[in-house]
Amino acid sequence: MKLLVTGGAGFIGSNFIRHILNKYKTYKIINLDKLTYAGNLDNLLDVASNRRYKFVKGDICDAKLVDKLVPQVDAIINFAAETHVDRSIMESGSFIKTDVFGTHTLLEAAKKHKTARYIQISTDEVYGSIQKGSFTEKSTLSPNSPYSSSKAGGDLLARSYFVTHKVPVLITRASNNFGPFQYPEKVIPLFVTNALEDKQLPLYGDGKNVRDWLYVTDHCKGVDLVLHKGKDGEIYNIGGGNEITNLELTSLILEYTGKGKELIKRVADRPGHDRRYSLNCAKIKRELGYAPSTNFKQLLKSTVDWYAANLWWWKKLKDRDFGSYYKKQYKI
Ligand code: NAD
Ligand code: TDX
Repeated sequence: MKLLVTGGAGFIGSNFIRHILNKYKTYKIINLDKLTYAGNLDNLLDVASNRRYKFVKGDICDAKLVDKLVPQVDAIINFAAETHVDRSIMESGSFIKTDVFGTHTLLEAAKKHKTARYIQISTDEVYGSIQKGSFTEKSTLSPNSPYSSSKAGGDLLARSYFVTHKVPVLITRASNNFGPFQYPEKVIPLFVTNALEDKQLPLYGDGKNVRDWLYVTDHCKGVDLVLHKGKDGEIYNIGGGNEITNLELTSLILEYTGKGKELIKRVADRPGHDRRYSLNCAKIKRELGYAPSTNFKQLLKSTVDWYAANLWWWKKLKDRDFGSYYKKQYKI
């Protein structure tokens, strides 16, 4: 198979490219990535010279470029997106452009060139927040942030191209990922790297918001299953089965970095902050045989150890952004 992976220089996309090249020894990948602040070729140093891998710098909104690449592949896996909720609260235009219009550009090309498979990487955030129970694939979409609304827009557009144009679309909705190469603005790498630098950990609100943590390679395995065994037109939730509050997560990070609770700094809550995400993953388990890892604490500890061992990777990113993003976000 030849795959077009978009957003492959980001956190999950780069882990996915590594997973596919290692597992399928004849597969070829084109990675189309705009290299925004979140795109980083350091994430792929180990595959850069692989003859089955090619990097193309470009925008998924660029119809001419997309139209040139899509006929060369059997499947498109669209990871490209603006992804950070807090940034979408500060500025949302780029989210609409990439997450909605960019998705539209890819779908148009898939329609025109009759691409055999199109996977839209969506998110659990499109369902909104849930106090009790878990969302199934049939739950109503009720996104609460500009980020999740733009992702819901892309998700629904993709679905409509299946219904109207018979584009073989499959949609995945995953929970919060963690692991190596995650940009240090998301809570786990931000808190781990801040703790390692003896900086404060800005915990929003009462710290009781709940997230379901999914190890990134488990997400990649789920997408791999959907790519190879999923049914056209279907949606698959991919969860980790590890629901904890942000406060519990912060305590584990402090334990694994050997730092004390005095580093926790309570800050104002995120506007529109979703209280709890929770996915019912019975469908992907039953239909495709998906099962996530069961050793969350071990995986979190190994993630902490990865950031501790790879300062070269994250230090320059934080130094670069400290003057702009972090200053605006945390008023420091
Ligand atoms: P990320 O922010 O780390 O990476 C996004 C990548 O997309 C970057 O490499 C960036 O350069 C690229 N990109 C952005 N705009 C682009 C454009 N217009 N054209 C081409 N490339 C562009 O994101 P991530 O955490 O790896 O998330 C990947 C996907 O998974 C996203 O679609 C996201 O919504 C979804 N998702 C993420 C999570 C999570 O917890 N991180 C959970 C569920 C779903
Ligand atoms: O500084 C912080 N302090 C804090 O308390 C940050 C950055 C976050 N938080 C809280 C907010 C959330 O309850 O931690 C939780 C996780 O926050 P993020 O890492 O920003 O993730 P979240 O908002 O849950 O969204 C993520 O999961 C789904 C990804 O960013 C999305 O791309 C994905 O779709």
